[in-house]
Amino acid sequence: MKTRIVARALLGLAVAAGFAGVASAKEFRSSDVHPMDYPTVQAVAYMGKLIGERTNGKHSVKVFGQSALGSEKDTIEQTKLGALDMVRVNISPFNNIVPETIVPALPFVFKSKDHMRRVLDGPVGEDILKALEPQGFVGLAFYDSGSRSFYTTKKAIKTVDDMKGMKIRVQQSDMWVAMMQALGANATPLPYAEVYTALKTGVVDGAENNWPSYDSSRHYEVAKMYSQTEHSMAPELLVFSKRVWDGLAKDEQDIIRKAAKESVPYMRKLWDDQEAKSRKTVEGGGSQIISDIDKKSFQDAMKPVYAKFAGDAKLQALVKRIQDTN
Ligand code: GTR
Repeated sequence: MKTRIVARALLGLAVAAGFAGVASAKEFRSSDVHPMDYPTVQAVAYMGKLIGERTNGKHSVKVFGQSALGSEKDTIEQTKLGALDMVRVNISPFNNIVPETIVPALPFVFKSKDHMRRVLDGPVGEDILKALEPQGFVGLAFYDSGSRSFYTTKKAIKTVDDMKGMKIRVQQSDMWVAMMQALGANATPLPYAEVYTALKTGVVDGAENNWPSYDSSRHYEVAKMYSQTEHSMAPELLVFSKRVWDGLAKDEQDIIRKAAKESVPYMRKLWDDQEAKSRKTVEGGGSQIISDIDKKSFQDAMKPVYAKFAGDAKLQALVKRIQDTN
């Protein structure tokens, strides 16, 4: 008798929850290092809107921008522990955790923006997202991040020889440290939020990033020479905490996955507009754009990084699949 009452009460609760999911209603917290109007932040907010609509308001997403919850390295850790539900980061801070994430960050691995999009939208992208799972992350989507180029405070970069002895800020990834070493520069790994001051105070001579970050971080105010080396197209990554994920019902997981995928074309449109806008802003702000770059000298110098960081059979196969994608 007693068991039956309990069972009925539980059933009543499940029905009261309205939605088929077992977990209680939740506002998923997601972290980002960028300001609230940046395309990555906007895309995650859009995804949250879709989730809200499709769970009848049960679940939602709140994005914390501008490194409010910590650096990319720290927020990845928090997400693994389930203290944070989601995080949008660049793929590079995942390099030391999940070797497969090294591949799309490798120098000059993509032939163009379209090539990068085709690869990441296809089976290679799916395999890289899946590789995150054993480490405690559900890979939801890649977002665009354009091409990364060097910018410096004192001396413009045109060929690889100009890199000699320069102190360059990089993301927190051993592969990126090795990339700078291969160029003859000294790498200084730093969280994104510390780069502006490091450039301003001369702790580093330069950094590297895409147009929108160079603009929105205001790095262009302190490092005025932007050299279009376009050495990496390391994409952005959106992941969910596996710990939190496992507590969600299958239909809720499906809704989240689908909303994340649908936020990709939304993001790309914002991205393309932002790249053009940011370029104008930094030019208007007095940046000197150096476009006559000896790219081949960079490509040649960075080749050894492939053997060192993508030398095992598994990663080599991924590189080959990227190169074979039209
Ligand atoms: C940006 C990226 C950020 C962050 C930053 C950096 O392009 O969107 O997630 O990784 O670069 O250089 O730290």
